[in-house]
Amino acid sequence: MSKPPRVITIAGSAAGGSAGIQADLKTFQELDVYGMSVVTAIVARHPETNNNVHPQSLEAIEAQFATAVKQVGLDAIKTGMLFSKEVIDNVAGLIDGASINTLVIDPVMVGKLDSKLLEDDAIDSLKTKLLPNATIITPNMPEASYLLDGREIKHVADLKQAAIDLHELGPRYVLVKGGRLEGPAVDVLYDGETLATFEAPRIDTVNTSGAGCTYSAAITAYIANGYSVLEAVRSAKSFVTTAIEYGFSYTKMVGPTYHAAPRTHGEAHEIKVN
Ligand code: PXL
Repeated sequence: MSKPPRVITIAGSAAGGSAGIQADLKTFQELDVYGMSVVTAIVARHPETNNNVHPQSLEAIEAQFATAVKQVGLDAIKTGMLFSKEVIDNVAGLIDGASINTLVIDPVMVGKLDSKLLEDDAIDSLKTKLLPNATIITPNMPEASYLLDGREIKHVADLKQAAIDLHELGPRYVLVKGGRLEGPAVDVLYDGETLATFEAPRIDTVNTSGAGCTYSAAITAYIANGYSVLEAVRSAKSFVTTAIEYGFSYTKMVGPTYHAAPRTHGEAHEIKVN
């Protein structure tokens, strides 16, 4: 039997199951890669203290990574919520030591339910220690803006300029996601030479919690399965668009995308690439 590629997500645990580690592992499973995890923090609001972020110790982070490397080994790494400078510095060291070709960095900063997922003093470490080693980084519009010192990003032309400028930080590919644009959902990919745009229809729903995590997890899985970065982005965008289309909520709160929908509801979305 041929064995599936081994993929680890280093991210926060989203207790509600829509985002973070949970979204990543569900997506990995759907796309036939072997999923593993390093939990950097637990995101879960305590009903009395109101605390929402419960960071894990560096020891716990190192232990999880070492266990995955030893028991299984790694083919690709994805990072999500890292939360603090301390964790970023530590994780950057772990990643450097692992000598892996595929590193997908989702520079997670703020959750849909308004949790602060990255501390302010962590941004420099993110930019200098992690982003330069990435195969691809996947900022949304607010994250791209923050990484570019607060620049306004509103239109597709701004996404393109942001991708070009973020490429200067050293990643091989930059994908700036236009989830917050008006009109179709257009994302921009830049590899240092060529700009490509990916367009999907805008789906009228509020249930998009974890969409960004799901998208970058799918990119990671497709690259691990041998796709080129461009084909991985195209396929992952189709996957996440279907997951958004079949999103739902069990409560009055914003609900999850449905990670199983691309399998159970079949039709892939056509993504226009230009
Ligand atoms: O969707 C961003 C995100 C990432 N990671 C974790 C989260 C969230 C959003 O809530 O909880 C752990």
